[in-house]
Amino acid sequence: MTKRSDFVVVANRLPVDEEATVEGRRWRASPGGLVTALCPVARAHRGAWVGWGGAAGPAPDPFDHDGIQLYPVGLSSADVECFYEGQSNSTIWPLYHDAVEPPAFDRTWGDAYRTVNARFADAAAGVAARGATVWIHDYQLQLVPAMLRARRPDLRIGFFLHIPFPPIELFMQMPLRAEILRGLLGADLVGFQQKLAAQNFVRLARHLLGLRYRGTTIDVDGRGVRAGAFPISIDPKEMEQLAATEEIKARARQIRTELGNPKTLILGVDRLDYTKGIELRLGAFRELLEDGTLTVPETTLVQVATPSRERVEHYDMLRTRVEREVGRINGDFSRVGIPAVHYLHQSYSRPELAALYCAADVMMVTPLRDGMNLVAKEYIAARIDQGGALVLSEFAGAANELRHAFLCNPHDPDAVKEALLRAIGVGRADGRRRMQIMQRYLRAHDVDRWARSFLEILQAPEAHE
Ligand code: GDG
Repeated sequence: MTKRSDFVVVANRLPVDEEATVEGRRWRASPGGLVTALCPVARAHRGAWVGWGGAAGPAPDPFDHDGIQLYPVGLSSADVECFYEGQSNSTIWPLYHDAVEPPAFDRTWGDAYRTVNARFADAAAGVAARGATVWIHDYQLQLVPAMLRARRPDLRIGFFLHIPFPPIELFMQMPLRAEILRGLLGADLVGFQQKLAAQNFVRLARHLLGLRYRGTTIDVDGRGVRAGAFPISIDPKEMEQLAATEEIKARARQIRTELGNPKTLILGVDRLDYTKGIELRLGAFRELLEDGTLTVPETTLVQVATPSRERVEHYDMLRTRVEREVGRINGDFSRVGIPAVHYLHQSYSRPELAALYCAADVMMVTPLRDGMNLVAKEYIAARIDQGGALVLSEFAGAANELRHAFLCNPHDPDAVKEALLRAIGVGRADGRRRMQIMQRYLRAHDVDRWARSFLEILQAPEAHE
């Protein structure tokens, strides 16, 4: 029997991953920004979470996890192919990231997107108590706000988009464009990572549907829909505490020793995704080795590329290109036993990530476009020694906040090289000063504040004007 909840999170994925084992089904806590951000909020509200477990098949029964009621939604293999890999990750993801890879369009994917979104809306409608707050997340579920409002007009509905929201000209390419926009407008509050995204959204509502707006409140049939920027963050204490342990300090030293004690260790940590700018980073590194500005073994690049969306064609092609470039650099510049690039297509534990962050002299975060980028924030939080330097793309949402990083335009290879060299050459005092300023900022702008600020506005009486 379903116990209805006053606070419901709806996200594509549950905070746990389903694993098929010989003994049957097993659940494993799934790491990642969204889960770390929302679990404490859901727990504090004794809330419910509606999402997919990550394996194709019928939905398992609801269960309790760490004080949160989980309501799995089932996706068939065809849903995974058309809704998840197709419409979500081959159409919307590239389109919303400035079409840095051409989006693919397929009309059967649109049908699947609609059907699966309706399934999430049905599940949320069945779980939410009367007048409950429902917080829907991300680009896979943009139709859910309106679908849920149609089923349950008593609810207070918030939506947060974790990725960028594109300018009008790009959004207009989308075959489902009006439906998606109306879907989002079913919410009382639509949150974005950046002001620019919220402005794109409000302007689009006028352009596509002729809706009027004042400030960032859109008039939808007499109902006020607010749009706003709520830059997501991390819990800096997690990385600070890890970095303070003797184990992590020792492991960071060990990593450097194992790499042959380079003078400069450069690090990249990304999901293997074409938006993250891994290729351009490798290209900048190669050019600096070619002209002799950097040399091996004094300098080493470690690139962690976490496996991601491996069945989507663009990702498979990216992997081939990245691995070819790594091979080319290593072929030209490695020495016996001393590779120029250490390429790791693997997932790591949080402590190992923390040790890598602590070991790195320069962290390169160079996405072509990124909603926020939590890796940049985690690196800053981990540097309790105030060492290290961050090279950060202006096209990551984080660049609006981390102004003391070495900012660069990732589309300009010379700008990336210049920022990297400035970061490598930063003086100790200047480096410390930059780190301190950014750490102070992060402590005051943590993930709790992000969730609280969104929910306060969502639950304020004016939201139902
Ligand atoms: C989307 C938006 C936005 C990575 N490798 C491992 C691992 N990670 C963790 C990182 C970080 C998270 O995954 C990645 O977050 P990002 O923000 O960098 O990127 P996306 O996955 O693209 O996230 C993004 C975010 O949503 C939140 O709104 O910032 O713009 O694209 O926390 O540490 N974690 C572990 N092992 C790994 O190998 N344990």
